[in-house]
Amino acid sequence: MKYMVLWLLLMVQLSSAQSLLQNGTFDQSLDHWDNPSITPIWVSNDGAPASGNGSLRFGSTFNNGGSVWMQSDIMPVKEGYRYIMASSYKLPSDSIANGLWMSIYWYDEMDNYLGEYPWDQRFNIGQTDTWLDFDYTFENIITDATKARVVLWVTTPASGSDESYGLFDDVIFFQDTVFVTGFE
Ligand SMILES: [Ca+2]
Repeated sequence: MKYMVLWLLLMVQLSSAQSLLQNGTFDQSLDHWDNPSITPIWVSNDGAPASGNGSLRFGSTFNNGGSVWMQSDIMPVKEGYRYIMASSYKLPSDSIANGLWMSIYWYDEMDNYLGEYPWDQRFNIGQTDTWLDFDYTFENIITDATKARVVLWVTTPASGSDESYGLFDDVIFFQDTVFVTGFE
């Protein structure tokens, strides 16, 4: 009985952890993701193995060595906890993007932007036309950060007129059960 109670507690923790990010699977739409300056495409006939069809495509033909991004809704987080971010991604061979990556933006209770951490976590794009996985574990080290959002990035080469773009699916952002003490 005691074991059963502990197991149920674990399941509740896992299910609440998974709900941090709304719509990381893009099964029906791109709801809860936004960038006012670019228009993403919902890909109905492609996706990573875990959730299947339905993925996020975005990029740019304005290749200047910079990066374009898509951001999730802002989610509540807790100071001092460990977090895990992950994404499946695919770099099509006709894309000239030279980087796909993700980062986390942190905010205070009033939605004021506090900082970005971790930054520039590059995905391995050595293989094209294949769904691959990325994950990274880190701590909420930003003082007073009680909210956060996931930001997905596509980096463009310095020149060229073809489109730099990537596909993203099964984006995950959840709080680990580990509370980190004594970190600076
Ligand atoms: Ca999907």
